[in-house]
Amino acid sequence: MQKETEVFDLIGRERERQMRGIELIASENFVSDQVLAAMGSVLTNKYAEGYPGHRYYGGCEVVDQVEELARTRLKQLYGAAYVNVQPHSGAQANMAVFMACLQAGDTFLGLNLSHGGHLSHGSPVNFSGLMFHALDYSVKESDGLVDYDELERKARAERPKLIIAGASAYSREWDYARIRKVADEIGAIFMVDMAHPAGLIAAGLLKNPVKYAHIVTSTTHKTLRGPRGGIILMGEDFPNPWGKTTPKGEVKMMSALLDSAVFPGTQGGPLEHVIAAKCVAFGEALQPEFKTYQQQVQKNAAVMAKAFMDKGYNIISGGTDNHCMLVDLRNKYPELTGKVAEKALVAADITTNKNMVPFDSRSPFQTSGLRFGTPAITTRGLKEDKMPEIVELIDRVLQNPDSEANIAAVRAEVNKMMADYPLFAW
Ligand code: DSN
Repeated sequence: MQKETEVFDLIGRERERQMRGIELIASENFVSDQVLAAMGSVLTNKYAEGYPGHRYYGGCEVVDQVEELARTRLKQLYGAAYVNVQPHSGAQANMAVFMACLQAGDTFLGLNLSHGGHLSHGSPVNFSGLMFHALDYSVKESDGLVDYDELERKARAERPKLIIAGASAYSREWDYARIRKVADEIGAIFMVDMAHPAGLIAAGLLKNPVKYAHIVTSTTHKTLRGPRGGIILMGEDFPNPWGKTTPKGEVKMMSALLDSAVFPGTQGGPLEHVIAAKCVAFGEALQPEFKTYQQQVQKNAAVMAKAFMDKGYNIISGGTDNHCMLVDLRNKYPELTGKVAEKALVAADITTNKNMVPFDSRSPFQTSGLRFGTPAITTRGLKEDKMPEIVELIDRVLQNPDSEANIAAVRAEVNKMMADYPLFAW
């Protein structure tokens, strides 16, 4: 077999990129070497359609144990009674919930994408908005906080079958109890997508939605610091509210509907190598050091948000409770789009992403905002004393984003700073 060089050269280049830069994409992180090892293991060779003990292939006795261990650890991490560790991604986990809870055309309610929501919570270009009747709620222009009055008003008027909380760019804690109350009032299922703050929640630093929602979904690769993938959890199982029965006439439990919605409903063979890596990450998250790490993520984010505000930047909602923040550039640099700012920062080896801000006057391709998060730099070992320095570097780029000399000078400082924080053992 010909020795592959092209791909491994590219992987080497990506490794270099990750090492030399400041990674501030709020949804990214660096996994441990043992998570990487599990992902790159021989488990990728195994087909295992079905669930532990009930597979459509022979030879599953080892992967059964891996998947069972992953389920046990995940239940322990969030105090869940039911989990499914097979979804390939967060969007796949959400798709399975839609499949279990809704019929095509049914109405559901989620946070508007341009107010911090996620594609799979009802965007018109996503399956959720294409196949279902998506309604949205917003954040308030006055304070950037979720407009719970609007959510309740729409829920009572439109009686959606599913209400979704959770976001991709929202820096505040949620009032899950209030949403559950209105969901119960109208007979809706309440789902929380905790993908972004999952790690902070596992560490007990934010409210655990498993205690409030009927169903919780998440990714495993953001603050949770596992491999790319999705999960579904429930605090307690319950009979499906639509009276769906088995061929024997027994009422199906929601766990059975969710399991069948993942497989065979929306996926085929599970990625057992990724499930093994999830299992390693859940094990890491159960250790006391994980709480210390998450406390630092939160502290770094709070100090970074304050440093931005001290420089006159407008942070939506005036700060952060979690790992991320959304900066509205319009008051400080009215002519600067998120697109131009992102490109200039990336050229300086500071990676972030342009983001719509609530009530944005620009398109999703231009945007007026930037989203920043601290999970990756905290894994790297940076503490709160470095956050004002990072904000200073960002501001120097944004003051003069067209100057290559300015960008090159910042890049040199970024590379020097990050050389002090080794990333990979290999
Ligand atoms: N695309 C992810 C994020 O960056 O937040 C959400 O899935």
